[in-house]
Amino acid sequence: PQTIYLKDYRPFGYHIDAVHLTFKLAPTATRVIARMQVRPNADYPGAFFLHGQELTLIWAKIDGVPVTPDVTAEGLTCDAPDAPFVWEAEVEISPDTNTALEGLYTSNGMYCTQCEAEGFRKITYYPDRPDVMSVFTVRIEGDFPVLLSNGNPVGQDEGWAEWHDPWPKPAYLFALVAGDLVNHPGTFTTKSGKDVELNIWVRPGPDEAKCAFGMEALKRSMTWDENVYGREYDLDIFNIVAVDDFNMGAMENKGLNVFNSSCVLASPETSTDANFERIDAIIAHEYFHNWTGNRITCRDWFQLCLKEGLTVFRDQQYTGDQGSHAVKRIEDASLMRSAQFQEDAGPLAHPVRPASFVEINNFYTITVYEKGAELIGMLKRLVGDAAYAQALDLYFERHDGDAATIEDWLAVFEDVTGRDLGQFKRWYEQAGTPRVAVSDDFTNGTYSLTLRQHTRPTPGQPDKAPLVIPFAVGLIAPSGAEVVPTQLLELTEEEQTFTFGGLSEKPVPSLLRDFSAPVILERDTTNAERAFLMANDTDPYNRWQAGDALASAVLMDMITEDAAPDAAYLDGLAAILRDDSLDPAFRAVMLDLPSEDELARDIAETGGVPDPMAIYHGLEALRVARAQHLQDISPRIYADMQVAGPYSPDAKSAGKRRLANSALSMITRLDGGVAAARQFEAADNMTNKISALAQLMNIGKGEAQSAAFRADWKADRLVTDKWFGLTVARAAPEDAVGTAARLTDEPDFDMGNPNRFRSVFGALANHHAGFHDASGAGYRLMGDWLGKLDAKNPQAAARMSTAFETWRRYDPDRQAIVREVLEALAGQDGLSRDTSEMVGRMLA
Ligand code: DPP
Ligand code: ZN
Repeated sequence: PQTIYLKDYRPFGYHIDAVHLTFKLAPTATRVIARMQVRPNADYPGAFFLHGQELTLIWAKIDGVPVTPDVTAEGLTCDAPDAPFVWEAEVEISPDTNTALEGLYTSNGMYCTQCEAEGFRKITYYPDRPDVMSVFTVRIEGDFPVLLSNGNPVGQDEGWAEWHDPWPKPAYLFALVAGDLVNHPGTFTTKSGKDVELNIWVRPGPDEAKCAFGMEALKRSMTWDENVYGREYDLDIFNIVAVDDFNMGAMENKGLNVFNSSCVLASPETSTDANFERIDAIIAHEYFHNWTGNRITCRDWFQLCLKEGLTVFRDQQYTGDQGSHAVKRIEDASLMRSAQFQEDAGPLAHPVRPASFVEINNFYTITVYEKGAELIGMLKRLVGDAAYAQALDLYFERHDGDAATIEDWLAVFEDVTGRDLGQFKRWYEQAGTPRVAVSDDFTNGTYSLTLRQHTRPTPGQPDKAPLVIPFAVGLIAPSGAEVVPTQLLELTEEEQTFTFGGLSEKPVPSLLRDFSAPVILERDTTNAERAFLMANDTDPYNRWQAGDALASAVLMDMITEDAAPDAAYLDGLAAILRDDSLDPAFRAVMLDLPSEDELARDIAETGGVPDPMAIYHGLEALRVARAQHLQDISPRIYADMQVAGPYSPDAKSAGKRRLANSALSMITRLDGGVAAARQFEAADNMTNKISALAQLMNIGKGEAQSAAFRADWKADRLVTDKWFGLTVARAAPEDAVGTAARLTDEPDFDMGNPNRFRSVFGALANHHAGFHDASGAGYRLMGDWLGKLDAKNPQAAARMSTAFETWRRYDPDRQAIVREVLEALAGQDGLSRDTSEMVGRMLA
């Protein structure tokens, strides 16, 4: 397979001024007729090459005259006039047998599409690249009550419909849906007074009762984008369709968002608070793409972070506005520090803007999305809120209708602020997480902090240059009083010293407040200082971070030295739990513990070899110790945090439930499951139901409840996914692999459905002690199923293969088995480009 490089970018040799598509739908023989107005690109003459994959060309014409193009597996090339012309072609495709879920496919009898990144080439011959933007008109012929495409409806009757999208767009934003669907309707009036028709489309049946929350979320998002970014919606209609078989979470096709049903359908009985929050965020995310992604798109796929980083940043702001900014920041930072830092430290590390790829689908990563969002946050911190707002206004004004680049993006900030962002740009180009080593000194009333930055080599990037690191700091006196409120230091050199004068005693530094930059802090500190910050820091993120670091340090001693849990940690937690002035959601996140995976990373980081079972037992021991130490508080918290009245997913109620369920998990460790069993019976919402079940399973109980849950929800795909996932996640380490294998024999296990596959194998990959079982059974089971899945759905298989990303952390015996599994995969006949790129990088 060929590697594609950013440096080789060249515009297409033609403009496509308009395209008209006709679809004659049929399960295995859909015909697609394309008619394109083509105009040579005088500035960049080139061959008339159209991408096309898995298409059967029926005929092609230029200006009405039949032509015989040169067809390969990747597309076609045709002699073309040196003047504007009309290209026409008819192809045949087979949606029913399209198991890759890319291009046009069927899912439960409905037709739908997924074109990002390069799926449109499986629909018709076309310059399938984001910098080719065109005005689309689409006619769909098919025997379905509902026929949808992008833009506004322009005509329909029995068996056909026509849609016109006035906004030029790249092919990856094309969408078509056809099926027996029903709508949950809504309306929205934009700030300039335009009425927009809103619809959420689902299959008739139980899903109809799960649309109300999504509709409200959509309206909230529309209002928010008007108020916060001044962005108004620009079509007469906005459609969302829920699809069961979908590789991604959702897709922002212009005017016709297609959603994985798990990311839009919600009801109190079937969805947890976390589901509700995630659905709200994803609906917002896809809606926000209308401006950051659709109106301004990407010049090429290397610029993916231009739309994704910015849109994630925007959805994070939105979610913070719905509830707690502090808790949202802690969650986002925590995800960065666990999953993104891991990617950045391993064989799959890549810059936020990669310089090359083999298969672009492999770059829809946490680095591009979440680290990409962190870069926006850093820019905002560096230039300030007002300049950020001005820069965004300029971005929308200057680039509306463009396929833009990171250079364009940075230029608006430079033009607004006069600041040179040349060094900042390295954040986009350099992979790996910078480490900032901190040392301090206190002399004659002056406190000084010396920061030294260093980034380790990553694949293909041995040498790293210093970055601009916005480093937020506050100082706290030993009494607990804050003596220097948050200041933003800018670290630009390899090493810099910052001083704070006029202090009467040596303060305790609160470093990297609000996670002001995605870096790893290196500092010699003590548990006493961590406990002090956990108790006294005014910055919620740092308070949480201190608690997390303290928990990690305590766990490390328990795992590697069989130590007893440090009372400083347990007392600190008790104080936080007792403090009723603190937001329940914040108290709940303070109770979260580092994951087994993070502990394994920390052990490897200090030169050790993680023993998965020792880590598992260490965490279990700490959970029991916590439950005992907090046994006077937990029942009181549990009682206080009960939410009366009908279920509502609002942030305040959700925060209380979260804290109540954290308390329940401690109670369950001591009462043998009595309270959890009671909650399971009484729960009128999925949050409390599944939490109770999980607590029971944690102590090896809950068999009857699990069976009842399974039976009750057999007909609900999304709840059944939860059951599959929980059953693996809560299996004892020695049973996890066997459990996963057994679940693949269940009649409703369907590897063709990405959600179902992930519910089993994603849970197995996250079951640290189970997946890394010394026998290697977890590795082998995963390898076997990835091989099978790859033949059907390369994108899903390649994504799940990241389960092996950390394999080099473990002992030689485990490594040998993983190597064998990965090599077998690499050698599999017909392995996809997707999976072979991933496996190749992990073996390199
Ligand atoms: N649908 C994916 C997202 O919204 C890719 N654009 O992030
Ligand atoms: Zn996105």
